[in-house]
Amino acid sequence: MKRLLLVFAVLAGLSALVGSAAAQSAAPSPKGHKAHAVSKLTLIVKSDEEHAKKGPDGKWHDAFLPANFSLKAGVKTTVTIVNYDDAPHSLVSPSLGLNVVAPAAKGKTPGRITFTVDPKKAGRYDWWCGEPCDPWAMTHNGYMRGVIKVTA
Ligand SMILES: [Cu+2]
Repeated sequence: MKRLLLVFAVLAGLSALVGSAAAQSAAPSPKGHKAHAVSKLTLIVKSDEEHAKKGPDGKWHDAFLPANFSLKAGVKTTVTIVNYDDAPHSLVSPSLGLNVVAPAAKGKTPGRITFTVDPKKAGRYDWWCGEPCDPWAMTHNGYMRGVIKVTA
């Protein structure tokens, strides 16, 4: 019972904190200053041996997780690729101005790269991995290639 009361006390404290944070963010920003919206996205890369994703062929394949994702037009997004494979992979999308190589993992430490993308126009943009890797994955959407949907 004593423990239960303690939990209630902690929860009450937390909700007070959340309440004040919400009040703060709701405060009007200075006149004429419109903040540029910012977003974050993490893409995980795993190899066939790390059981990234099973294909309709019943075999495991290299894949970006997720390989198909959405961005918002006019919203700057910070993208981090975390690569667990011991080979490099890349994200190439010329129409979005992207050509980014995620370095190979070293032992259990994944390779990482962070970049920003600031899509201007809504639409569907193809991307592919430009590093020679799993040939099947490189030719199948949802694995080493995919579609970036930019919404208005
Ligand atoms: Cu690849």
